[in-house]
Amino acid sequence: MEDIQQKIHQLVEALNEHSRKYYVEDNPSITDYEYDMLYRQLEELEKEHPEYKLPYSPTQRVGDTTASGFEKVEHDVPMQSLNDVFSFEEVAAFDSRIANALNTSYAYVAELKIDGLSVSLEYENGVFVRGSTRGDGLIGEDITQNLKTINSIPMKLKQPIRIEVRGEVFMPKAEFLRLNKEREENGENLFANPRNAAAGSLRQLDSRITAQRKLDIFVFNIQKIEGVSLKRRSESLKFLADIGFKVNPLSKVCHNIHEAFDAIESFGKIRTQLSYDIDGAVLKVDDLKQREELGTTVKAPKWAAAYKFPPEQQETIVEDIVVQVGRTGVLTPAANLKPVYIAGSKVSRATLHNYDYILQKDIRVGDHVYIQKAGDIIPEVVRVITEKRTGEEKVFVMPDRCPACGGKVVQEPGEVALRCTGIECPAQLARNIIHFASRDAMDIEGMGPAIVEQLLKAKKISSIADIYQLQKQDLLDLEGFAELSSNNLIAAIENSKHNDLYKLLFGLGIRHIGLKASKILALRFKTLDNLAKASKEDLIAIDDVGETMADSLIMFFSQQQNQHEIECLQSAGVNMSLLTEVAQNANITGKTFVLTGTLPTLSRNEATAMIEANGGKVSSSVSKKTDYVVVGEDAGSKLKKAQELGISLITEAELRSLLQN
Ligand code: 1X8
Repeated sequence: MEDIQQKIHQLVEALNEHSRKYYVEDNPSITDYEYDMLYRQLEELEKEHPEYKLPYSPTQRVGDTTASGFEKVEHDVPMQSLNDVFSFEEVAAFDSRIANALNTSYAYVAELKIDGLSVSLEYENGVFVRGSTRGDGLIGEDITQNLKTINSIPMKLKQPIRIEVRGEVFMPKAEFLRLNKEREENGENLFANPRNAAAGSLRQLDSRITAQRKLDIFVFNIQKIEGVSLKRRSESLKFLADIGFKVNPLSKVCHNIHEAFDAIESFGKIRTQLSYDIDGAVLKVDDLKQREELGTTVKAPKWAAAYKFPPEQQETIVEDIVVQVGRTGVLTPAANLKPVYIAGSKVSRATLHNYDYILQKDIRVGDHVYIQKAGDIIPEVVRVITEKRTGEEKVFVMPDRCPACGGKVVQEPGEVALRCTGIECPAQLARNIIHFASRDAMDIEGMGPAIVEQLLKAKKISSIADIYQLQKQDLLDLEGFAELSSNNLIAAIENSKHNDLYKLLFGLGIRHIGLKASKILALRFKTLDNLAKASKEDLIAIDDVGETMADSLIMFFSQQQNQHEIECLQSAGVNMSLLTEVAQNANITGKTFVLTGTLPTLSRNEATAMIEANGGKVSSSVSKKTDYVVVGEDAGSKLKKAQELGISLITEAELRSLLQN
């Protein structure tokens, strides 16, 4: 029995040491195969004798636990943040403050600022007992199980000490690319950058998932230690490495600010070649006594500064400029680039935002350009390297037809965006159909965004009018549809054919034609055909219809694909005429009403509908043109204005009697 316990102990020690050589020192001492054999031996012994299982056994790394949440951890020593500086002037100002506060000479240590997540690791008798997130610096969360899956975090140190250290957990660039590729293939959301990926992985309740993400760590600080006294930062970094932690090798002791500048600059130069992301350099006073003298604020120590690098830029070539059509019909140009790596990911496309942007920067196909990631996420072109032009570059011209459907493209006054106006445009189809079926439009209950996407994906429809060709079987073919739900949706589609004209008009999604304008136009023109034939003069003659609306209507009805779509709707049996014959009520027709306060029985919508059905108009503000103000309870400023202007005030009862006349 003694033998087995001893054997287990030996195996654990040996495996931990091999693991440290492999993951911390990057200097394997045995082959993977040999490691696997020893590991399996240990696993079997532990299975037969669980009583001898050691808490720092490498078998304890593999996450096999699912937590229901994370316990809070109070940090004995606060995990402070650093003061950021963004220029060498600010670094120099930081140095002046240090020089003024200290009367003696001093040195700095310049280090990389790892772009990951700060964690605290606690060891007792050299054994890893607890790890936590930074949280707000005072209280974090216990993520011990997840941290154990990180192979470069030692389960046991080389000395049996009690120590708490701080480090930065990160995801290497290569692992980030691998993970995102895998997620893309599985149709999962992509992580924006390695930092987010690391955060998402550490936050897993199921540590098996964390274990599959190859996270890594650099330990950079001693938060608390017993029985060891250290005098300098440079000493503590060496000590941390000596007892088995993975410490970043690229730190430099700098004896003056010029050496510090050189160090920061050299970090900037090698930045893109590192296998992990950094977001700056950290400068810290080396001498720990001097640090005490300098002190700290609530937020950050006075003896340290974090210099933030400007976003990484890369040179590449614009191979082509292409135009994409968004779901709202906006045409967005994008540059296809010769692929380059930037801030941890491969970039082969950059947004060019809009045509003005291309003109301003004079970006041409074939140009050499610098690109960077805006907010380190979305790649964009910073500037053209005009010195490298050969004369072969081609000036790009925005198309006047939509690349997705051939529809006419318009630019509205005051807008930089170009928009496609085609109702059959495949890029906008989903959005158009969802709008068409929405409550204020054709009110097809059950035809929400998810169903529309499903129908499009299954190629059951490819235009708005196609929804009127849907058969019950088409729906039954989709996931989630049963007999009843299919019957209901078919019935809702059928019912929508008998909607009033204004609902159809609004449903067509003509730009600038909202629900209110649709009602006014329906009343005025009575049929869709009449409206389509109206001239610009006819349109702007109507109160509430301005030039923008008129232009939009003319453009819409002039397009062949839009005419075609309307014909399809008509042959499907969709009503295209005004149904509620407006009662020719002289009291109401042509009169403008304003509603104010709470009416005794009618809601605002009901009152509006009644007035409009009788040919009146409801306006939201009182002016000289207002004929009646309908006053309810708690009426406010509109009532006052009406009184000032001497406009007729009526009650709901009086409104009803006007309507009945
Ligand atoms: C944050 C970081 C520090 C270091 C490296 N990476 C970080 N993200 C370092 O000291 N080398 S220090 C630090 C902090 O104190 N907030």
